[in-house]
Amino acid sequence: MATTTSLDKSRLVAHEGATLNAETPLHLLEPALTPVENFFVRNNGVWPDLPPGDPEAWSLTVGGSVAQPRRWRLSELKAEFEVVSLSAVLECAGNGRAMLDPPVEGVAWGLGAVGCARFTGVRLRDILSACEPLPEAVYTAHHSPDRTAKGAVALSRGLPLWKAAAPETLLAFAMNDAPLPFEHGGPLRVVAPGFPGSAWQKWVNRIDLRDRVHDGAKMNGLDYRLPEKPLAPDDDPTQTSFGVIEDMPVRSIITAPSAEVSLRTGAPIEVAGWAWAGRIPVTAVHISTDGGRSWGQAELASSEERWAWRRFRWTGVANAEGPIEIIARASDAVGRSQPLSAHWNPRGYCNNACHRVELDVV
Ligand SMILES: Nc1nc2c(c(=O)[nH]1)N[C@H]1C(S)=C(S)[C@@H](COP(=O)(O)O)O[C@H]1N2
Ligand SMILES: [Mo]
Repeated sequence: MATTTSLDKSRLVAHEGATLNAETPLHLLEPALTPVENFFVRNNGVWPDLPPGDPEAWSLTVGGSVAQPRRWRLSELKAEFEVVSLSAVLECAGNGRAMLDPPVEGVAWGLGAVGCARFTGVRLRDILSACEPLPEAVYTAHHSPDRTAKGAVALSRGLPLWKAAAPETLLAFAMNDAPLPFEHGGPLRVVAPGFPGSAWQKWVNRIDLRDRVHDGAKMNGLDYRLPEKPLAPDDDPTQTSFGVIEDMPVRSIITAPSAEVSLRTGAPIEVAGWAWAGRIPVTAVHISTDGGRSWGQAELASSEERWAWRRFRWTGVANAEGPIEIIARASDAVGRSQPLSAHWNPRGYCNNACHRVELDVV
């Protein structure tokens, strides 16, 4: 029997799946830190059976290409290693998939498969060094008890050693300063800022170091991988090589105004939202209210938190009556900007096309 869940996710928009897959309506993404109740949920299998209410009945085992295999209870992890906190964006690689044309298979996410939260845990690199990695180790393999409805491993992802050893990569046991909820991988999950959500393994109870790229469930074929060169919908994907997604592209979302609002002629249009990126930081956001013909630079708040999203604001004027379309376009430090329309790929990953909101001026 699956563990019962306790968070009220009723404000989210649910998609199909063997268990909860639900995204956040964009107006609920207004706060800098997304409350856990409003945080999107993605499950590749059904809820695992975990001992409810007793995190100490659970343990983490580390082995594989290490000289010292080890096992810890949660309290032992907290006692042995430095506990750190950081705010980070968690975004599903399939966020924005529903906007692909032609449509592709997979959960039809709009733009709400993303949130920003404060995660507290221990650094993965500290745990790995305690186990003394062997020189051959190049990749981690993460294991969890969740299974598909047919009983297969739901997801077993890993990280290249450079990312596993990066200071921002955590095994987290708290989210927004409360114990990590079961729905989000409690008692312990991977936090891999900048990497796609699929790399943020939930309910992790075993980590093996490997001498090659991990090949667990959802690491092969078209899963969470992108073609190395652009593919057209009619192209045969088996004729192209695919690479594991290791970085999320620059993106922004408009959280206000929402499409339900109508503006009066001459009134200010106050646009606000969030911008973020993966390894290469976001540097600017531009706004258009004329379908992309002209752009104004938004004010972009600085953030002491490298992996959190950043607020942008821009104010214009609703000049003429009729429908207007607000477009937000973020750019990163190497000059990449969000495309105006989606770049198609077979599974619809990393669609960072500009967010557009249509309003009426009356
Ligand atoms: N064990 C396990 N971890 C998992 C998954 C899963 O199905 N099983 N889904 C992954 C995917 S695809 C995403 S986008 C994130 C979503 O995290 P959330 O449900 O906390 O929002 O969890 C990741 N970790
Ligand atoms: Mo995902």
